[in-house]
Amino acid sequence: MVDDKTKLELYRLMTLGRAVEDKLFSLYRQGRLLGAIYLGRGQEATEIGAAAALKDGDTLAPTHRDLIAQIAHGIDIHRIFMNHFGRADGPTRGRDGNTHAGDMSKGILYNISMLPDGYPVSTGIALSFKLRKQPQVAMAYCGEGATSRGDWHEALNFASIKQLPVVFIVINNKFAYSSPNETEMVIESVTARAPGYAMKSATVDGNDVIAVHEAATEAVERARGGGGPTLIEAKTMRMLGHAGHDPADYVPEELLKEWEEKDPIKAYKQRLLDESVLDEAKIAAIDEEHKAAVEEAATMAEAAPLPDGSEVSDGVYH
Ligand SMILES: Cc1ncc(C[n+]2csc(CCOP(=O)(O)OP(=O)(O)O)c2C)c(N)n1
Ligand SMILES: [Mg+2]
Repeated sequence: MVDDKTKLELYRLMTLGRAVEDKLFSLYRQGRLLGAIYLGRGQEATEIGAAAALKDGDTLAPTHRDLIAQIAHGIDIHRIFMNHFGRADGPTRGRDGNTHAGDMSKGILYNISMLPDGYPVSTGIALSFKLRKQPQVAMAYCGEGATSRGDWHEALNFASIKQLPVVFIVINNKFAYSSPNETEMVIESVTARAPGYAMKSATVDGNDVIAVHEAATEAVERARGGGGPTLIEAKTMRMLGHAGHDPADYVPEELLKEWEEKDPIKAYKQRLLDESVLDEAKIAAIDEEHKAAVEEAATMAEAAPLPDGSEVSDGVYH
């Protein structure tokens, strides 16, 4: 059971995530960002619902598309804007202009490749938690496209053999770049593979934040209690192109229309209104708060200095 306080917090995080991404998209379109953008519009329920099940000290391995999940695990949104503006005092000191930035002080790994390096790395982290008898959990995200790679399977196999405290989240958003599900796999659900690793699994509606949060909370608690790993597949839809440059002409319009109706924030807002957890005044106040926070972070980042050209190779392996 998710209590009202948590329900409200999930709403606050989902709407903050969308406000951050909307601002990034607008800045990108105006040519004011230095790199690419990979947005998770339409995936907010999964991004937030799963990561919000973690506690301080747990680790999160996001992919390129999981900025919002990072917000649920405590990243300061200034870091997101500083990195996208490529600023000297940002997380990658201007070496990267998009999503390869987390916050190790919060246990948020810097995403390397999303195909899916976070899986074996999180499995290793979980092994260290187990060996050190630390009651912490590692959570890794990836897309359904990444599940076709060998390292994904190796991670699941090893995590299961060692019964490690790791939770694997797969965001099935129907596309890997321009490849639809049916060209990626011959099964209906990624979780059909879980029995091959004798792993507990759940397939959930990725647009229902409560369903995702409940499944993730159960998995995190099981992992923390010594019950081993879990695979969770959240079925949702990528509502924008692969990256900011991609108009996604290959996605059928009817499909987008169908999923626009299932927008996770719209549906959740109505649910909380019906349950009297939210009212219109509170919704407006939250929107205002997000708008102010996002504007402040973006303005600050844009005004911050770029790195000095003479330092271009500092901190870079060469
Ligand atoms: C090792 C490697 N191969 C290919 C790429 C290019 N690439 C980046 S994301 C992506 C598709 C990922 O699809 P999916 O796992 O479904 O995640 P989504 O983008 O849908 O969130 C590809 C092919 C890469 N970054 N790294
Ligand atoms: Mg995908």
